[in-house]
Amino acid sequence: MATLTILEFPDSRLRKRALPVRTVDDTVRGLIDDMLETMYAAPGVGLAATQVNVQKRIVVIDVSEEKNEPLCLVNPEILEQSGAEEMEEGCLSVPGVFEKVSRAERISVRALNRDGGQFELMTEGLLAVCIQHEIDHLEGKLFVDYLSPLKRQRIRKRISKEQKQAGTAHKAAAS
Ligand code: K2U
Ligand code: ZN
Repeated sequence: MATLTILEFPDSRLRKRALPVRTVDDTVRGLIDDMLETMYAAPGVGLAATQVNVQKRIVVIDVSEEKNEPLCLVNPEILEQSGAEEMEEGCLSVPGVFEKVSRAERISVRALNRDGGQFELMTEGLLAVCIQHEIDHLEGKLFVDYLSPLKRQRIRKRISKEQKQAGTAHKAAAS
C-alpha cells in the first residue's frame, strides 16, 4: 500500500471530471487501498480519486468513531434526495478552510463495492453530506464553489501564497 499525494486548490486537475470504472479488478482494489491509507493518514473522513489525480469514479469514506468501518463507492449515483441541511465543511484539498454549505439532508445512493457488487444505501447526517461532497469531487466541483466569488478569491489567494512560501521553504531546505 502507498500514501498518495493529495492535490490542493486551485490545482486545475481538481476540476477534471472522473470517468466510470468499467471493471472492479485488482488494480482498482489496489487504488482503493491506497486511497484508504491516504485518507486515514491525512486524516480525513472521505477521499475521492480526483483528489489524488486519478480520474476514476471511486470514493472512500469512513465516518466511524473507531476509524474501522471503511466504505468504498465505485461509480456512485444519487438516486433520490430530500430535505436540506447546512453543515460546516472542510476539504483535504482546501487546507485550513471551514465554511457552511447547504446540501440534501437525506439521500439514497447506488454504487459498486470493492468486489464489483452493486449496493444501495439510504442515509442522512454526516455520511450523507460526505457522500455528496465526494461525488462533487468526481464532477470537478469543490465545496468552495458554493461560497461567494469574493470569498473563493480570497481563499485562492491565501492558499496560493502559502504554497509559494512552502515551495521556497522546501527549496531552501534542499540547498
Ligand atoms: O473530500 C475531502 O477532502 C474529505 C473531507 C470529507 C468531508 C467533507 C465535508 C463534510 C464531511 C466530510 C474531509 O475529510 S472533512 C474533514 C477534514 C477537512 C480538512 C482537513 C482535515 C479533515
Ligand atoms: Zn473534499
